[in-house]
Amino acid sequence: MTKRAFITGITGQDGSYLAELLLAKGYEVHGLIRRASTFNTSRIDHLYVDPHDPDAKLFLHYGDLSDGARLVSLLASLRPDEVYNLAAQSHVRVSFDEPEHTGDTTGVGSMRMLEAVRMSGIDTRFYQASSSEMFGATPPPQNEETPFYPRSPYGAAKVYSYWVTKNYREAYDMFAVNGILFNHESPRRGETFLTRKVTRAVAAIKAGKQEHVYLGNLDSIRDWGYAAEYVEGMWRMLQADEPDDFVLATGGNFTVRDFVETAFSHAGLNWQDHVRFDERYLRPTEVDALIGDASKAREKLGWVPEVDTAALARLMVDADIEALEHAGTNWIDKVALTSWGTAEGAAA
Ligand code: NDP
Ligand code: GDR
Repeated sequence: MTKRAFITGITGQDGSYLAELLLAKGYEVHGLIRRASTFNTSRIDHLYVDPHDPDAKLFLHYGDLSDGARLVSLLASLRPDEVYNLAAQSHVRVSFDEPEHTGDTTGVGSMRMLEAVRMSGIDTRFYQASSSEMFGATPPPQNEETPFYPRSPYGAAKVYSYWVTKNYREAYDMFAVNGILFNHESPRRGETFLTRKVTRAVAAIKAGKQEHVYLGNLDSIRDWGYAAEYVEGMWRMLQADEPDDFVLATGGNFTVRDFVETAFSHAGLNWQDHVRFDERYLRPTEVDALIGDASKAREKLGWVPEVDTAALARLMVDADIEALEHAGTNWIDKVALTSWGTAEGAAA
């Protein structure tokens, strides 16, 4: 029997890699997408086949985590074997500007998904995209036993989602798990997250199209891994015999400055000539250091990441240099916009 999966957040970085993985494993994949006035499916366009084609395995459905009734009716009609809840307002800095919206999507949205599973009466396995941001101010290394101390509306909303997922597991005997993932990046990373902002800037500076990039705190430490490897870990969590929560991380400990230095030097550039400080990119409260201990995932799921942060920085720089070579002026317009103070740039 073909397995059926339902993914919220399928248009995002992780959703696109997960859809690819599940299609390669022979799943029928259904994704939730938001109605927008422009196309928002660029990360999954390469996977899309006309639904009239008898070989089509990927299907998209309009909906939103704010619309609980829609989630119930969708799940009741699709009856998926696995549900991956990846949708969220996922930008930490933006969560200080839009705390209520972040709480509604990133926090209560997960509850709506869990309720939709329960109310539709389906027998499914549920994955919740939990985050290392939940550890916040608790010092590293962090693992499944580490206490939470969130430092942003985003982190607090993820803590809520973590606990309701655990509660539904205990209250309703649901196969519901939390994947507590540390930062993971890729050439598909959103353009306003640190890594991608830097690697796009490196490509534009290398091509002579841009002179500087403005950043905030260079001292924070992150454990940056490669997103394509992390979605494999998500899938493995839902194939386990028992529902359980797992950290996925590389154990790396780059500062932002280390990442910047690695990315610029890979392109033969000196970062100090091009990086400028802008306090708009600081957060009211920062998470100083996240370094994950993923030994439980290694032992119980056999999950071992291979791409370390330095290799990740290099592959992202190479991808952005190549994308720029094949793009033309539209791409440059976008670089200029995100770098020079649009509403999005102001928060990122
Ligand atoms: P992205 O920001 O790339 O993708 C977020 C997805 O959520 C997009 O598909 C977006 O749709 C969708 N979305 C946002 N709001 C809603 C809503 N109200 N209703 C329905 N869909 C919505 O995130 P990532 O792929 O990087 O991350 C996936 C998940 O994992 C997120 O929950 C994130 O918080 C979490 N996470 C991510 C980590 C990382 O390092 N990447 C680490 C730990 C956790 P649209 O395209 O229309 O905007
Ligand atoms: P993070 O990712 O907050 O860890 O959340 P982000 O890339 O936004 O920040 C990483 C670190 O870089 C510092 N920084 C900047 N960040 C951005 N975005 N822009 C800048 O100009 C800049 N300058 C310095 C930040 O202060 C921070 O310390 C990501 C998201 O994917 C979450 O959804 C996820 O849960 C966590 O990772 C784990």
